Amino acid sequence: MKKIGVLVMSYGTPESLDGIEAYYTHIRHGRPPSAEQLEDLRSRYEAIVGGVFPLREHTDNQVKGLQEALNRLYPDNEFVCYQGLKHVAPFIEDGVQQMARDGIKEAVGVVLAPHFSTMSVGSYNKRAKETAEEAGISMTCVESYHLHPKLLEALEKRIQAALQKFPADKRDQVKVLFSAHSLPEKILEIGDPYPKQLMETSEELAKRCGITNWQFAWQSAGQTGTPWLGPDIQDVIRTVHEEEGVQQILVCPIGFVSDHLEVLYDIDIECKQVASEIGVQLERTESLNTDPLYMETLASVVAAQLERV
Ligand code: FEC
Repeated sequence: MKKIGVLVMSYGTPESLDGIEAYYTHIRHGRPPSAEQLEDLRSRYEAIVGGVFPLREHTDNQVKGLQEALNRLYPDNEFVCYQGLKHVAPFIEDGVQQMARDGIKEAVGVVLAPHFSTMSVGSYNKRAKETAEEAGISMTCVESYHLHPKLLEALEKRIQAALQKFPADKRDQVKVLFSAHSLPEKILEIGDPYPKQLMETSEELAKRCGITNWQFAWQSAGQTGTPWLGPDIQDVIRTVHEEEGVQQILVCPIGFVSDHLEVLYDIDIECKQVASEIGVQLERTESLNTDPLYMETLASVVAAQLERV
């Protein structure tokens, strides 16, 4: 039986309110935020954090859940999962170095984000592979799993469940907005697959759920002075209400797998605020977190990646 290390990579979140500045500085490639920017981010966290930063808890549980699913479903190998975060300790490099200390020689990397972009999954995988090479570990990384049947099944169930939150006589009038984190428009110049993969997930889910009234919208764009992919979800909420008379909106954030700031603040607080100002009922699909179907999706793509080597 071979021992396989699995590096489970995620965005990372501060450990406490005191850790926000260092985290934000890391996101900004080492440039500290202004006092105003820091206060803005701190107030967003204060609105969602009840003692524990939600993403930390969900990532910890996903790492445990994946290890359990891998060893149950693929018992020919022994899988040991390590955590590697993008912007806070344990960093991606820490996870790989821990594997090396534990004597791991063969490893697979997987990111807790289903869609590939050079700026997201591509950069996680690059850091993981570079550190693995230095540490003498043979590592291969999953690139995307945005059309995995179990992922689609899990999301379909969540859409069907969330539709029940609307009054029965209004359900056929609900507009579904699939959403994901925006990125700077410059990714289009290099033919980045991110927008296409997100559209593919949206189309497939709409087909499975029999939804014809849907649209894709970008969320959580940064303020960097350069254009980001649009349309922004808040503008879409207003536009579909004004131009199409939409009164019920279901947001399905397909680009995210956990409850965290971009879901709990950007959708649950900001988008709901916009909707309530114009009298629209806005609901959101529940996040996958440790949904067994999501854990099995990850286990299946890790096992398939190992086969490919
Ligand atoms: O709950 C939490 O503590 C963490 C929530 C969180 C997730 C997340 C996911 C993604 N991001 C992506 C791209 C960018 C780019 C920039 C950027 C900036 C921020 C800031 C915060 C933040 N992101 Fe994030 N992101 C999360 C949080 N993100 C906080 C800084 C302040 C702000 O803009 O609100 C711009 C900086 C840069 O150029 O690097 C770009 C993408 C994802 C989804 C894929 C993934 O999870 O990796 C893409 C969760």
